[in-house]
Amino acid sequence: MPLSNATDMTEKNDASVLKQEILEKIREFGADLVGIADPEALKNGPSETLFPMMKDHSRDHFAQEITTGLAHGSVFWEPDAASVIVYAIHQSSDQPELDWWCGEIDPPGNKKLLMISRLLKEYLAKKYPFIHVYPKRYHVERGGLYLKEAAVAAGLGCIGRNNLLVTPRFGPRVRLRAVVISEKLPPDGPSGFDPCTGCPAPCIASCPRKAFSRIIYTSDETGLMHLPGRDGSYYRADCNLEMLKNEDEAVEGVMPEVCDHPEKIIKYCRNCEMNCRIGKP
Ligand code: B12
Repeated sequence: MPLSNATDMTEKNDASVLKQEILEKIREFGADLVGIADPEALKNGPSETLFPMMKDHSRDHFAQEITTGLAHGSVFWEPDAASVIVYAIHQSSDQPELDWWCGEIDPPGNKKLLMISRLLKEYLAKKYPFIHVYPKRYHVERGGLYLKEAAVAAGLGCIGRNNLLVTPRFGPRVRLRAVVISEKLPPDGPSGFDPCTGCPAPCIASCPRKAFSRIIYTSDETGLMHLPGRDGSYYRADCNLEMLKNEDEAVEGVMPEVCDHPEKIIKYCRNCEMNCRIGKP
């Protein structure tokens, strides 16, 4: 075997061993699902491409502060980004409080996701100081990436009719985060999983705002194959109205695991997640 091929083989083996170690560690830190995506597969993906063409609010309160210096909706990639580690935690219907906001304070689920990134960064910094580790922010405007697409490219599932990542084990009832690293690892997806074809879609029928009731985007108009809600029917502005109503209706209370003083406990609508049959016993 020529030397260059032998070296390639060793590098591939090393990358697979490192990958297994990272996947195991991240599960140990509390992730329920994890996979690796190739950043090249994510650059200029459907969400990023659609963003400037969005007909609804493309400038909402989630984007008041753009810290990347890029155009609104554009993803910031570190120059040495070589792999995206995408992980998920299960947001089971038995534990709705994982998703409750305490005023502006992150829900327990988000805290857990953040902790996993932190632990992974610490672990890798100690053991492999030469690897650059970039825990990604939640908001794209603040350095995050489009998590559902990253999860598809990492083999975690597909984007369903409800416009959410649907996973074989937990359906859409997961929350996602990503960590970018400077080491190239073999990617895991996409997986080919698709439970939506032929499903009567109770997820979208249950939307209190009928946010999937008319076509908003078409492939002809946008040049995209992948549209919100698959057929272009997910209308973000309607969905957001429900979430604003949830904020208005929030009742003051205490969540000791999140904050020690009374705050408005916000329970955002999750009908499109809760009414998906996938991942239910
Ligand atoms: C802004 C935002 C919102 C906004 C707008 C949502 C939107 N989709 O535009 C509001 C506040 C309304 C919202 C609502 C909700 N959100 Co939200 N939101 C986000 C955020 C920060 C960015 C999403 C975004 O702007 N997308 C850009 C727009 C242009 O794209 P899009 O509508 O998502 O549609 C694209 C994809 O569906 C894609 N696509 C479709 N099919 C396919 C197929 C393939 C192969 C590919 C590659 C792509 C693809 O193409 C579309 C573009 O053409 C993400 C976190 C993140 N950093 O990714 C969370 C996120 C998407 N939200 C999440 C959740 C859970 C919710 C809610 C259930 C509310 C809640 N209780 O938390 C609802 C559900 C809405 C829905 N059914 O889509 C989760 C989803 C988890 C999951 N299982 O997928 C995320 C990932 C956050 C997290 N912590 O995990 N959200």
